[in-house]
Amino acid sequence: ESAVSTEQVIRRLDAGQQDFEQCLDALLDWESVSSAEVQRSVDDILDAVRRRGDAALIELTQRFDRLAVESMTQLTLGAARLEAAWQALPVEQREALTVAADRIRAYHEHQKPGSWSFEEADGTLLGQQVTPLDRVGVYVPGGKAAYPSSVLMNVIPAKVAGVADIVMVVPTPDGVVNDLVLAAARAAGVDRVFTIGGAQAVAALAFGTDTVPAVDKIVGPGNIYVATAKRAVFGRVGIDMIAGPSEILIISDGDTDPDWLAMDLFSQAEHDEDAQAILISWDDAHLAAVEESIARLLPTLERADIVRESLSRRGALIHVGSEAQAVALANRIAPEHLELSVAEPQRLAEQVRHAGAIFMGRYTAEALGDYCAGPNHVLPTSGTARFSSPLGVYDFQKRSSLIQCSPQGASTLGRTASVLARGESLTAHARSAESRIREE
Ligand code: HSO
Ligand code: ZN
Repeated sequence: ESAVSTEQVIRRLDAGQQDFEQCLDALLDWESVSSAEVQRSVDDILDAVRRRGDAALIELTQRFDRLAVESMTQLTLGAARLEAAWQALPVEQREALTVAADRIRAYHEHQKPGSWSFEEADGTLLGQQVTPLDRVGVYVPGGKAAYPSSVLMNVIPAKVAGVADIVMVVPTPDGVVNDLVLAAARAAGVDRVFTIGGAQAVAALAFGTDTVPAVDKIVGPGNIYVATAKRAVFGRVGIDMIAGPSEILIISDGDTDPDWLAMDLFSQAEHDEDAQAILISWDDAHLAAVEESIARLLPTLERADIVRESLSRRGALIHVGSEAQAVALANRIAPEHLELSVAEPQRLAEQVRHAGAIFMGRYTAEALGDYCAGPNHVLPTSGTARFSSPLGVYDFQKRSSLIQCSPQGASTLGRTASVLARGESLTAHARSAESRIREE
């Protein structure tokens, strides 16, 4: 026996064990904690940018990104700079970005909800008109979590929705620009880029400065300062969901190669020490085999340290009594990503009620969804799949109700409205409605 196989990397749980409920609660417990200190500092930053605009942006960028600039032009990247980043990429990466962007676009085209209306018997017309937001801001983190794939996933649905002006912000600490991120921005169709980040970038997008235009909605992931700032400006502008650490939950029937499953668990665990990777099966020998694969493969990973930490903090291999119990557990966890690594995934998927995205069958590695399958990889985390959905075209559109009364409709509805208005003692409402009633 080698040393690695005896080392416990990931906990084993059994749904039948006495304290299973407590173990599960402890495992699922995760909440982003914004300290009073973070809150205060974000409030100060928002206030500075609101009052002093570009001057504050320049100061804060110098302070936080160690970037000394004289004017906002130095923090602005035009189309030519994006094009240069695109041209500088190796062909292979350009091709892969193009394939991914095309597939994401095609998928989201299917999502596009249209306007609709219907006519009532008396000629009254009712409906709904769908319109895109005018301007959207996309936040892209700098540093280790700067994912070009996330640029595609945030920008393309906005494009498909018909948003005319897409503004991207991305910090460039010490002046280091991520060319892959800029190339992705070009592939997705971003209109302009500012190299600012943190709460100050969120403030600029929410309030507008002389250089940075105020947007209608801010999307994209960020650190605790960015998340806190987004929460604070919500109401003045729209925001997307606040993303927690990545999660994967796999249900396996025991017939998938354990090495594949180990790697699928690693793929999300490598995002973050707080990421969550869980495997559920009713086949105990299979769980043991995956545990062996994990121990053997983990040392071969580039990000072994993060993965080990994530698996030991929040990972689990859970034995359940039946397939039905596995699905019930998945619904309770409401994971961001759910892999159904079983022979008949369709049958299981029909019973899934809460999951951000469902990956069906042994061949569907979650990682494919992260990059190029087509659906969005911005998904509800931390159990929020109970009430929310993947980022999509609908997040960049709004709806207006349409009402057009025929003369007859004005009469009939006028009578009903009049009664209700008088019941509320709102007599101007009543008389407005009554004025259009035609006596027969
Ligand atoms: N799995 C992440 C998205 C991502 N993966 C970006 C790789 N790059 C969302 O949970
Ligand atoms: Zn991922």
